[in-house]
Amino acid sequence: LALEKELKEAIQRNQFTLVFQPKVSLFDYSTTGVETLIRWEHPEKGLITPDHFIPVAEETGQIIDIGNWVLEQACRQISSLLREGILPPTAKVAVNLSAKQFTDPNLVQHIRTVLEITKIPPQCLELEITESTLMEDVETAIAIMQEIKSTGVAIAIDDFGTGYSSLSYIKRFPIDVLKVDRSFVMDIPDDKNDMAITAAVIAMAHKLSMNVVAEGVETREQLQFLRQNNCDEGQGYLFSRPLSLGQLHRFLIENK
Ligand code: G
Ligand code: G
Ligand code: MN
Ligand code: NA
Repeated sequence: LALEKELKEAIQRNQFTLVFQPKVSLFDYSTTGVETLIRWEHPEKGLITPDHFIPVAEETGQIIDIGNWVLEQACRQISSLLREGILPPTAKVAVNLSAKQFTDPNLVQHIRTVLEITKIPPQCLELEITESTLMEDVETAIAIMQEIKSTGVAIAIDDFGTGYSSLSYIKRFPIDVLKVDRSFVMDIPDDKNDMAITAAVIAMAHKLSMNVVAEGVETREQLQFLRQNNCDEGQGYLFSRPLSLGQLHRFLIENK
């Protein structure tokens, strides 16, 4: 496979970079944290987004090396902003975990090692796991989540509403944050069904003591609706696009 070979070279030649998209409080618009997103700077093809290579890396198993690199680099890069006080100690850096990473038996040891070498407090790290990953094998997923939680790291359920989750399982998941998928936010305020679902999901998450983040917030109307329905945080182009570390530094200083 051509892409598999190119991915191998990409790892060896340091062609991956990270960008960080701010998440903001819908109460006071302060920055609550960032989501880490990987980018591939291909020498000929230019910038490649993750949906073009993460699924392949997942299939070939290369996602383990790539994912470990993302986790360590994200913590390293954010660690300096925390030390400088540019990011508050309450801020969280979120990292996406693929299905294969989530079930990797070395995951928790790797998390502990990264926390130790980058010196970021465990409560500053959050792992985003998609609803479909968690539903593959529910009992195993609960055990892994409990192990992750024992390190002090938080767990977010990503792309919520797009998989087929059973609500009887959701209540057993030790989840801190629920991320409402962009597909529900997108058509607010035109689609009344999406509005009803979003409002209900926010209320449900709050009753289960979860924090709610709305993804893909692009308009003032969406923001107003989310605030009216007590959504805790927002992420999307209305607030900021994903930023390089230098851009994030400036964003945080300007939004202080
Ligand atoms: O950044 P962008 O919107 O193009 O991301 C597309 C998808 O790729 C999203 O679903 C996002 O969760 C996923 N993604 C981005 N970075 C990472 C990463 O570091 N690891 C994994 N597993 N997925 C990622
Ligand atoms: O699946 P996940 O939630 O990890 O996906 C994050 C992806 O969503 C990132 O690739 C990011 O570039 C993209 N994204 C973030 N904010 C917006 C937005 O406001 N609109 C759109 N269309 N995409 C967004
Ligand atoms: Mn995500
Ligand atoms: Na998502």
